Amino acid sequence: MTSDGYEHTGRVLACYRDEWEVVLDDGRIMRASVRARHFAGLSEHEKFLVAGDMVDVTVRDDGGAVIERVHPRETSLSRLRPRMRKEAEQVIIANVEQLVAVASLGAPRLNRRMLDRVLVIAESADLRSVIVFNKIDLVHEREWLPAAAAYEQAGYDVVATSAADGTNIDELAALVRGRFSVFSGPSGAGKSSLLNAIEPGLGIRVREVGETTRKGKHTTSNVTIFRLEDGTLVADTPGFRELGFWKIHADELDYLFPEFREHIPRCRFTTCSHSAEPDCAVKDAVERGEVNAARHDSYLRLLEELRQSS
Ligand SMILES: Nc1nc2c(ncn2[C@@H]2O[C@H](COP(=O)(O)OP(=O)(O)O)[C@@H](O)[C@H]2O)c(=O)[nH]1
Ligand SMILES: [Mg+2]
Ligand SMILES: [Zn+2]
Repeated sequence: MTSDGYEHTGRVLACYRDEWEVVLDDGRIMRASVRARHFAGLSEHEKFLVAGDMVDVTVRDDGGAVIERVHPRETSLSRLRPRMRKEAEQVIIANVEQLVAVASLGAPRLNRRMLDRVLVIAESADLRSVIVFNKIDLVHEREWLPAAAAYEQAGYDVVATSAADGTNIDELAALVRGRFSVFSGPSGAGKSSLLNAIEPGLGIRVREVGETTRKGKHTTSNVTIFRLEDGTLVADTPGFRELGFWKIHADELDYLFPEFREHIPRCRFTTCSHSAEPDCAVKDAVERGEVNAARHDSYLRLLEELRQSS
């Protein structure tokens, strides 16, 4: 207890221009202000609070809440801040355990390059990834089965869903429950629909929250965390059009493709980039069908991009 009230641990659920929505350790959801705009605990490039941050909050006797401190982040999912002259980091969300990469069949169409990009970003943040192919009610399974097999072969959990008719929503829910997850994927892929399908009550509650505390306010990043009935946290994100790499280097990209890892030590050159070198164990694995050719192709394109930007 402090002189002006009780101190709680809390988690930031959403950030607004000068207010933060926080869930306290006792389950209360409150609007809070901050004592200091910049926190000593955060380095220069991460001085802004983001959704997912753990904080210490003082609740005053008059009911107001003030964020006093931010805890060091255990994980942070970051991208290059778009449209900035100077390279800067944008932390999308802090402290998540898992990325749920939602790809859509039908409209918008499956974009494997974009999917591989977000998987690389998640790998570099040490997050586990689940891949969802949503809207399977719209297309024949020959449109997605080969891609699903490729990602399963790479070691990812893959679920093919329809938020529209409920197919495999239980399977997705089982992968989400108990792990703080962030849903990512293009706008219109069905992220919000899937979250509502996982917890039918959620849509109503989202709307209720929108009408009461979130009304007329725009979050600064549109990343919003929801709490499921069992306490699981899930973050919904808008479709990020740009996911520029932050602090990912060309020479570490191969390790961010998990299915390459077992082959890399057997390349003839320790500096092998798995592109044009002879006796490359990764390319051999592609030829044998042990590494998916489209994944290797994504790797080569991302490698080129990283080499050009450095
Ligand atoms: N046919 C079909 N439509 C879906 C499915 N999931 C979502 N949609 C529709 O796709 C549109 C975008 O969904 P939304 O959840 O807002 O996508 P978000 O932008 O990723 O959050 C809405 O019109 C949904 O009704 C699905 O599994 N099948
Ligand atoms: Mg949405
Ligand atoms: Zn190689």
